[in-house]
Amino acid sequence: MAGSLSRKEIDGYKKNGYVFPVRAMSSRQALRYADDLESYEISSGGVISGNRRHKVHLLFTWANEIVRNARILDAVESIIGPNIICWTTNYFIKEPMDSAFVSWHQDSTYWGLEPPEIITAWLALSDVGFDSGPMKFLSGSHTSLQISHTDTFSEDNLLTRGQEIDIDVDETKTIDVVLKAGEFSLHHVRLVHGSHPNDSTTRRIGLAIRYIPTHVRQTKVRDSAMLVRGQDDYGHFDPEPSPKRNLDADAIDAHENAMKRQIAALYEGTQRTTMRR
Ligand SMILES: O=C(O)CCC(=O)C(=O)O
Repeated sequence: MAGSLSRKEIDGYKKNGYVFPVRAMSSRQALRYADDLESYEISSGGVISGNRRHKVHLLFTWANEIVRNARILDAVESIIGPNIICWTTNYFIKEPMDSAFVSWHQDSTYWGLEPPEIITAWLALSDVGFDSGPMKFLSGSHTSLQISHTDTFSEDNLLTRGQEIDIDVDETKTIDVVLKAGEFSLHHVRLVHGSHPNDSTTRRIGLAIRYIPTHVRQTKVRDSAMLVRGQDDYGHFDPEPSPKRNLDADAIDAHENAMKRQIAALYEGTQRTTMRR
């Protein structure tokens, strides 16, 4: 298969369910993207949150540029092939000394996507060290089937439902995903992972980009997504437009429309109509 990962990295992904670190861009470029985010936060009066923390590539030209980054797509292509759709993006931000965390979970739990061939590129837009609440991966756990989860809706949990996996995870068997700004990790949708609070004095910013091959289907709603490489011969998703300018009226409309569908899928069985945090 074409792409930029070596045979060893591809075999490592198949065996362990992840590969990292891979460099997407210079550290300086990553920090510029963090500045773009922070300029928006200053102009909007607070930390990016709610629906705006998700599918950001529909709202901001800089985020759209990131999901089309050739080095990220080349690595993703090595795993899922040349026809690539970006399903969503989510900022995972932890302020210095923040209590925010991510419980142990499998991404596949509420997404409704089948088959489970979804891959996440988690791009560090700040340095992510051992003390800044890096992701932790349970190696090889992606080969398990879907495991049941319990929704907690806990305030500090960054996941949509605060869902926690119904098994005990032995942390001595997990690996810390330490990254420099501009590097990314790739992980499988069934991989068990989570992260602790940020105990450092600097902000930890990650952008999770969810990619799928075009044959993957959404089983819960008529969904939308954006083709970012190759061609889509399946039409399982309505196409989403790239923003022409940051937050212009068309971009805001497209984002609202796409988020309604995503919320209907992720919060199925609840009364929620907006993202929690
Ligand atoms: O950023 C984190 O700590 C967790 C992110 C995560 O769970 C994901 O990208 O799937």
